[in-house]
Amino acid sequence: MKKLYKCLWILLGNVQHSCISAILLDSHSYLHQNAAFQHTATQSSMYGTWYSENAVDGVRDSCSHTNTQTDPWWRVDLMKVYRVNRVAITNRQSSYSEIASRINGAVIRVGNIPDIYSNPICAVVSTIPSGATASFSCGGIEGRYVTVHIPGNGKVLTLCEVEVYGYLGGNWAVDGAATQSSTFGNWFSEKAIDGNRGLLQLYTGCSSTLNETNPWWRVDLRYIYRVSEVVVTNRKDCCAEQINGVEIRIGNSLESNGNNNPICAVIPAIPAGESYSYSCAGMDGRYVNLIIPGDMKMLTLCEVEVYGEDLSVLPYSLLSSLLMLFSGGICSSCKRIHKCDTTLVSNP
Ligand SMILES: [Ca+2]
Repeated sequence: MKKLYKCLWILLGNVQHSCISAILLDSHSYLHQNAAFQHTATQSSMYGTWYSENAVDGVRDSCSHTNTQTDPWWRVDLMKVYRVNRVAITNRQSSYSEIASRINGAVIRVGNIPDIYSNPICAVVSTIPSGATASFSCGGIEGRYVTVHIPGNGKVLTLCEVEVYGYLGGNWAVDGAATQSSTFGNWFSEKAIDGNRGLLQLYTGCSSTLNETNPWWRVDLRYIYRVSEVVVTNRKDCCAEQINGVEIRIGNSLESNGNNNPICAVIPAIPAGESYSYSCAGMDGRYVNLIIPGDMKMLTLCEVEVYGEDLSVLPYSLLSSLLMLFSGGICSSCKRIHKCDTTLVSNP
């Protein structure tokens, strides 16, 4: 998808790229795809030909079905680690309330362990009406497996569709490019995104600027992300207080080296060697800056991790609509598109 997006950019040129990006951001609700769709599903037993895959076939009236048994379960392997925002479950259609109510008490779990009972619980289903689809918020639990199970004897688990919505997990900063206002010795900027929190290699795993006025560090994530969380690891060897007052800024502008972008958080303090997480509540941006305002400051970072949603992932349907839109010349003037004045810097 990223490649398609890049092709579109090349085809349409930089001016129209800003239009596309604006549409991408505005059309965010379209960017959620069902991560479970057509992935491998298994269940504890099978009734007739009600295959486990029927719950991930994209059809809400084809269903999986276990036999009547103790603790029936069903599981889908998403193949990649996602931060799961919500799981939608479609119950079977039945005029018999005892059949529609079989789903009651089902436990939804999300996590990275294939075992049925080890992962964190996202939700417990109280009830879902016959043939209805209910959504359960998972609050961004990270995991590759989504499991549904019903504890108890003489239970039946029937699922007509299980949809999983979220975004790819993982730390995006490690794929970025780091830079900083100055470099102390060999404490290069990249050491804050080497995937190592710096505690194993105490004196070589961290970045540091010189002692200067307003020192800053920046990672270019290369694409625009909706940042949910930034995790900062402080140095362990000495002077932990140097990090006090660091501003975390996120945005798309490189004005003042990116240090004018909106603030996600100001770090009051981080104990030596600790990693603290800052919630950015979905700020959009390609650049993440850390800056300490003031004279005689030194910015040392042992790791900066950035978690969030990749906004460059674009479903084919929206992409084709965009192509039609642009081929029709509607975006020949950016002024005609809502929010087309979004400023983007294509390269630093
Ligand atoms: Ca189905």
